[in-house]
Amino acid sequence: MTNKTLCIIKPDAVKKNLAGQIITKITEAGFKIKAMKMVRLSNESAGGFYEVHKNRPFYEELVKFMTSGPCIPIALEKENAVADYRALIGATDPAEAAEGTVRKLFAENKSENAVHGSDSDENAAIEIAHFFSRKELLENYAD
Ligand code: IDP
Ligand code: MG
Repeated sequence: MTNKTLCIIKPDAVKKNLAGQIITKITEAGFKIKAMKMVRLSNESAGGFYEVHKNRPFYEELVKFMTSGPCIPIALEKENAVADYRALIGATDPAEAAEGTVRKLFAENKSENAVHGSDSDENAAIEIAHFFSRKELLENYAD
């Protein structure tokens, strides 16, 4: 699953009605949308997704935030998707994010930071499978 990455438009951005503007930034940067849905995550789903952070002090706050309202997972495709998408969204903390990045433009703070991005090809594959069934992916990835 190289050239793929997972974006999530997080609950803060969905609540602020920023989904359209964020998707426009992503598609203008050359990413293709391969699958997308709006979902309200359960504690189990959000907890599982962020399992790698379960010993970090912010884990509980993160799960609470990610379940606070609907979010929009989007499977994206582009050459060099993981690195290019992380460059597009900017640093985890919007205060440290470069000018013009999605987090600089739209994020509140280091916790409520508007979007998720995969950090490796391997994790992109795992994260895309977390949200999209085999059937959805086969249909959407057909061309
Ligand atoms: P990333 O989203 O830029 O990859 P990670 O370090 O993987 O950043 O952290 C995952 C998510 O956990 C962040 O996007 C953010 O929502 C939250 N988070 C990370 N560090 C902190 C923190 O120090 N305080 C509160 N929330 C944090
Ligand atoms: Mg991360």
